[in-house]
Amino acid sequence: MDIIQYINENAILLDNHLEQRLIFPEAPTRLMEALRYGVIGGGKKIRASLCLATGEAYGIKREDLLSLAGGIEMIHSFSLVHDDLPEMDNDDYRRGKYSLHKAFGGAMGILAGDALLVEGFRFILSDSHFCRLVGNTKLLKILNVLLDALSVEGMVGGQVLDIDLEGTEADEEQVMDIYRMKTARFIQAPILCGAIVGGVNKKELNDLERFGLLAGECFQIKDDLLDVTQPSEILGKTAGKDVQQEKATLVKIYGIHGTQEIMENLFREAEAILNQTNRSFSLLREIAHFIITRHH
Ligand code: GRG
Repeated sequence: MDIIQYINENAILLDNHLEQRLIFPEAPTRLMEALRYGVIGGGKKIRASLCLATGEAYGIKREDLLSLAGGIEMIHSFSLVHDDLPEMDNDDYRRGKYSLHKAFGGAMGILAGDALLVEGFRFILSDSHFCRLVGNTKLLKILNVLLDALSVEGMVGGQVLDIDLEGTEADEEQVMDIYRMKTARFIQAPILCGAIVGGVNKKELNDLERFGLLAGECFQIKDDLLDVTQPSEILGKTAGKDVQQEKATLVKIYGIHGTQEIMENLFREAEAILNQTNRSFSLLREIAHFIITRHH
């Protein structure tokens, strides 16, 4: 199957699953509207596909991973909602529509973001079929992987560096620290989660950790390249913001072509890791290729 078709099909499966399960009759109606606005019907849902594709390499059925993948997408959506707030990257558009705080107000931007984070974890843990399937030991490992990726040494720490290094002459190492912490760890995490469900061994887990970080770095590098090469209408968010906000990026240091070359080298390194494993990770390899060739 064509990889774009696979990713799009997963996004539809995910949206249906979220639609069915994100119903809390006792929660405030506006909060639920905002929460659903933040995660359903938008975004590539690439982290979900990474989780499902890795699971499939271990023979795990897609349907059995939908709550795990859905929870991951909710947590990712939380980070976008907060990233768009005026105190952070201050963006009025996301996924081709108003960002959540623009559509629902600033307080709801904070609170619906909070809700997506908390409910993302509950989405995983409240699927009793999934919890029975994986068992407590694997479940704890999965939670640990996700929390590590979001930690002060992961996404939240990376976001702080991203803000602190705005307007500075940050070097390549500092920029790569931002990329790894802010973005790559939460691209790596869904891969590891899918593998843990599948009963990954130590050696393969180590390979997937290295692959996941490289693919995640490629993801953020491509994001920065798209910011300077694509118009807002294609991106679904405001283009050219990195230059405007004087963000520390590889593009700022090496220009578009130099940055493209670095990304392609990292992709080749990632691909080489998968090629020397004993398992077929063809979907995962193709998603990584999609990451560096995508248009939005
Ligand atoms: C983790 C506690 C905690 C706080 C989060 C706001 C924040 C602190 C971090 C922001 C992290 C962030 C937004 C990183 C950028 C990652 C990135 C390139 C996102 C774009 O992802 P896509 O392209 O988006 O997958 P779609 O819309 O397709 O889902």
